[in-house]
Amino acid sequence: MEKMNDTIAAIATALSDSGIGIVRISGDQALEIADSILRNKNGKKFVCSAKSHTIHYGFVVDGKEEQKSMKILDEVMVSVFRAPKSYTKEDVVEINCHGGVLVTKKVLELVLHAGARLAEPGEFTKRAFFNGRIDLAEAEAVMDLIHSKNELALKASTAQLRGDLSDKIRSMREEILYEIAFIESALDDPEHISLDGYQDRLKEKCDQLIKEVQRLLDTAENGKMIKEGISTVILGKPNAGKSSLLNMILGQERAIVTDIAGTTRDALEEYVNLQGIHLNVIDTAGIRDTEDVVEKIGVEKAKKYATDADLILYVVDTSVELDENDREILSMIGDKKTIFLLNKSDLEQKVREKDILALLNQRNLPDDQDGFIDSNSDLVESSKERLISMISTSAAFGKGLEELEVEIEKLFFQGDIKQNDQIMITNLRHKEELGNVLSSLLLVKQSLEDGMPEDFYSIDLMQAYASLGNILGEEVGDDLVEEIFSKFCMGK
Ligand SMILES: Nc1nc2c(ncn2[C@@H]2O[C@H](COP(=O)(O)OP(=O)(O)OP(=O)(O)O)[C@@H](O)[C@H]2O)c(=O)[nH]1
Ligand SMILES: [Mg+2]
Repeated sequence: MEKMNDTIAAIATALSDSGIGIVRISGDQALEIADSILRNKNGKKFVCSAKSHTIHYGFVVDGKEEQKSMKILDEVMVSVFRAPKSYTKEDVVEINCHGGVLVTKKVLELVLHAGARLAEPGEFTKRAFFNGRIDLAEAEAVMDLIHSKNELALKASTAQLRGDLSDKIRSMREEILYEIAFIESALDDPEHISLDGYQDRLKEKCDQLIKEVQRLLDTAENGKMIKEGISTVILGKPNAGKSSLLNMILGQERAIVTDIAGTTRDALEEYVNLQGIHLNVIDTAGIRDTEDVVEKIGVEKAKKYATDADLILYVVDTSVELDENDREILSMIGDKKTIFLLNKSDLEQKVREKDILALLNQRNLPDDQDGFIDSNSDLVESSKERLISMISTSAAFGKGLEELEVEIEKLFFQGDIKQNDQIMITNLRHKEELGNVLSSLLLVKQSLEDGMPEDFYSIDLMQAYASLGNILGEEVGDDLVEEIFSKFCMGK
């Protein structure tokens, strides 16, 4: 791939007044450009003669030396990293200015004026990739790390940046390459290399690789939710306590709560971190058949959100009997992961767990059968297996939050995800490529079962090898690389 050889610069810190603002320069001319605008306390240039990995006290100066019009713009610390031991593998200079927006921008202007080009978003990391310091999966991890919204996401991206995923992909690639090479050499030199019994060995190898790829793919659902948050929708009939629940989860009075049924009309979305798990929670209008035009739109919206949700929190008002609205809500839930919150547990209970299970089973029964069951029946047991969890809450009094957290963790993250050091697939691009790897390996197995000639195996093995390579960025096109890096921040 083409090497970029001009010198780039950008502000690497946030553009707001802060303690330090860093202007980063990278490229062949980085040292000279920095020297042209920096002086030490004796008025001398110092950057070109500085050793790598050193930091220096100095001043940013503006104006013409020969006309004695030089003005000191800022007092700075200057870090020097010489190629190839730098973030980009090029010469890098970082000027640590006092962090005012104006002064940092002025320093950047001087650097640009002295010959650097303004970097595109992510261009420093792109150079690190093109210059072979990191692979594409690691570069993507840099971006994920910056955007991490919770500790689990941070942990996953740190592991990916450390190369955990890349190492795994590389080792699978090596195993596949060995098989390709073996088949090719056997076909070239059948007298010395025999393929007798090879099919069995290859089948075993394929099974093992398929298992490994499948294991990675299995983490993708959790990975997506860790990265983007669990899309959570609060459903229930009017007055059940949905908005009170949202407020309890957030720990603040965010949504309006009144005893008037139909208080919430428009959906309200908030983000919350429960024990390191990121939830995007949507409070919705209570589900009921209504003639009110605005409320009707709200109810329709609630239904739409429920369809797209990863998790439904169904708030059941236990102080009133179950009714048609609850039946309607149950039909909206379908087979989605749902936590039933038996709310208003502080009041006299008109609804108990078994009543909800009965309604649920009624939903599953043909129309002409009575849905009544007792809590010992098989139906109850089968409902319980169907990922139904029920907890008792009193949203108005802040009761049940801990139980809710436990249930969410149980429902989504089998095993203790926080202790788990398993590699996580958090990136959709990686997931798609792994899907391609899986298809190719299944084709190899198919060819083996159909007794196809050996060169058939190597075609699909090559394909699997290439798809794994795409994850590392070894065979991807320039367009994709441009797209990935364009999502980066400035100065990274
Ligand atoms: N006693 C008791 N009252 C509750 C509880 N949760 C909510 N409430 C009360 O129930 C009424 C309705 O609460 P909201 O949170 O507004 O209910 P909602 O489901 O958002 O209602 P809509 O927005 O109208 O659909 C309010 O008066 C709350 O104070 C609870 O656990 N116990
Ligand atoms: Mg409400």
